[in-house]
Amino acid sequence: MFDLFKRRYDTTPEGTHGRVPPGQYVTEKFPVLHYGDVPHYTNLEETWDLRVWGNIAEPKRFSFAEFRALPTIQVTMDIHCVTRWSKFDTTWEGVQFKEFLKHIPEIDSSAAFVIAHAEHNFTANIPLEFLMEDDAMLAYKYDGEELTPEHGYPLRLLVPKKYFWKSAKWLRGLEFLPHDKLGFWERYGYNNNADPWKEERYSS
Ligand SMILES: Nc1nc2c(c(=O)[nH]1)N[C@H]1C(S)=C(S)[C@@H](COP(=O)(O)O)O[C@H]1N2
Ligand SMILES: [Mo]
Repeated sequence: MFDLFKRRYDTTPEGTHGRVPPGQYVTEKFPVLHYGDVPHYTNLEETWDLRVWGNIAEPKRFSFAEFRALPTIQVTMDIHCVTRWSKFDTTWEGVQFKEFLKHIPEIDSSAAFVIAHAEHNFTANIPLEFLMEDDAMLAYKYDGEELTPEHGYPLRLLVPKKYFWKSAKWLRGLEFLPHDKLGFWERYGYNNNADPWKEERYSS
């Protein structure tokens, strides 16, 4: 028992087997962080959709039911927030980004970046190659349950290889672009590359 406990919460490099990026501490809590109000939805079929546009053959729109009919995967990842907390072994369910691409019109070969568009004009920019990783997904369940409003209900992006701010909550659109374009926190001074292992927190 004690040994198990120790293995989970001992955050020395030996205790975590190199799982804690530089400057991070491990928490068991799941803090809520965002700018603006939490959106609340009543009838998703009428008030919610997911739109895809930009560098693709033609724009596409998914209703809630259409999106929820897509095949799903489960991913267990460690969260690393730029405000220094890390949370281990969070389990999510949703549509793998790579899989999602099979259900939208063909993306142009020049597309290299994706802008995630969320409620209240929040945006996050991500290089397409990071979304092509096996663990990048459009998530709607956390720990086996529907996302809570605070954590992004009904849909959020998950980009496990980056600091958590790139994982846009309340996702409503994906825009494909040939060039990069800074998102909300990136314009605010966060480091555009956002690699927790390189401690790329802020832009200089
Ligand atoms: N739409 C939206 N998504 C967002 C943010 C935001 O301000 N708006 N903040 C980001 C930041 S800074 C963090 S750390 C994570 C926090 O996710 P959580 O509240 O589920 O822990 O959401 C990210 N996604
Ligand atoms: Mo954050």
